[in-house]
Amino acid sequence: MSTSRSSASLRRPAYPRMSPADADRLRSHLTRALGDSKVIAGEDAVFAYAGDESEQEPVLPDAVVLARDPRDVATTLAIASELGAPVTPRGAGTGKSGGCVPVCGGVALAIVGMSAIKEIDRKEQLCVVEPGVVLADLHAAVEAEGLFYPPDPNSLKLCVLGGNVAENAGGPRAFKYGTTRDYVLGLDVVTADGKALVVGRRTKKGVTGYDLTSLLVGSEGTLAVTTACTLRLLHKPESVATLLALYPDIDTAMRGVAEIVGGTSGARGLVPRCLEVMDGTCVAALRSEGFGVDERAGALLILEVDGDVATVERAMEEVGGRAADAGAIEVLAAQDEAQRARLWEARRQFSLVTRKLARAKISEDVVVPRTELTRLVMTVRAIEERHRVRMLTYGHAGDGNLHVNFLWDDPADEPKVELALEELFRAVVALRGTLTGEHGVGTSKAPYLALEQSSELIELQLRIKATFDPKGILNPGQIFPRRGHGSC
Ligand code: 2HG
Ligand code: ZN
Repeated sequence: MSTSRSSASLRRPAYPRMSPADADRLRSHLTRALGDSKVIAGEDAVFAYAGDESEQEPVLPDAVVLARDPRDVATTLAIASELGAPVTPRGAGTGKSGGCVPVCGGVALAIVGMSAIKEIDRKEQLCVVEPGVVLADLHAAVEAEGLFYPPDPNSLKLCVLGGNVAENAGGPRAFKYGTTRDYVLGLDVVTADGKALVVGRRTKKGVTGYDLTSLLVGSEGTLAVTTACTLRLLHKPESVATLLALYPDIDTAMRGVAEIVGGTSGARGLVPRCLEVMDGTCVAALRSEGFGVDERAGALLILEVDGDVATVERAMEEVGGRAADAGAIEVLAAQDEAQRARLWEARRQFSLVTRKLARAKISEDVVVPRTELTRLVMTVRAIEERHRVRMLTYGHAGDGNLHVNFLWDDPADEPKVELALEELFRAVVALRGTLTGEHGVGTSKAPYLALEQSSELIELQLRIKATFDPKGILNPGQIFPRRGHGSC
């Protein structure tokens, strides 16, 4: 908990850019060192590297570098460091917090061209991958070897490992298996001055020196640029089963969550690998997309268990039984792989489905202690009514991590959305929760950081940032409000 909190500023700062002459110099240095084929310039050409999947306004970089190997990354950073130019590393652009929006211009450093799976070691249960590997491709490759890489943000067919590492991506399976950080053994990185560095290890255990690997994971591209990731793997579970529990309303669904995790009855908590919730607005959105959800349902849980066949059978009984006892209308089990896939497809598409509901949406990813989930849902309802803002809630209930979405059509509604948003964040902190569980602070939540963290803690992190990146060129404007690139 913070010891001193200042009020968060709702205004997004104006970020200064390089002068046109400096931008020209930057482009010519980059082109000379890397060649024409790796450097893109011109407004139309760089637009694809300006934004992400959040509501943050895209900002055009002055140049895009298409890195093919770690040398390209090192060259780019050495030049940028010499010229004092901002560099925003960029994966697939699927982020939700503006984390790869180059708010100060400069270089957008695209790492998706480094996309080799360099090694899968079955005996050591690890793999080494470049940062541009698409997560779904990694899943397929390791599963073909009987291994398993659990992190699974819903954008897995698009997102890349470098982005996952930068944001410490989570997803539905995090309830049982944890997030990306739990699987990163080591990283090859390039620091802001263009030096290659290897952090971490290949071994299962290791406590040599500070745990810089953990610090770099989730640092949102502000400390170094990843060029390879050494990842821990598990054995692939023998069997998986998926359940759908339908409830009359969100409060009853939350009772289901509490029953399953052992919150109410005092019984031993169960740990299904996924425990996802959707409220009534989400269920209605699914129906309007053609998913035939029972008309009586005003909320639902998606539950998934894994293990050996006997364990899965027992877990289905136990989890399904508790879900039913909490007041479910019905608990259905996916009958085959095709049904499972359809259910998850509906869930994976959900972020895009909700985009269609209004002209604008903000999707938050607040986390509260699980025992406060019901209170969070009540708070969301109260905020929705008080500010007359359309909201919906879904997400990773097992982790207490809910995607509270704000939807609006009329730009004139923005001030009340901002008020509602700040109220949500204040309530989450008061419930001893945290602002972001998986999407990162980025630029979108930077103005609110001080709601959760003390000024002393923020200052300490800024000193760490300055140690890694003394000139403040790496991903300026992210995480910390109004700090970053020297000229910002
Ligand atoms: C998910 O869980 C993602 O589907 C995206 O974290 C959440 O965009 C969202 O609302
Ligand atoms: Zn999520």
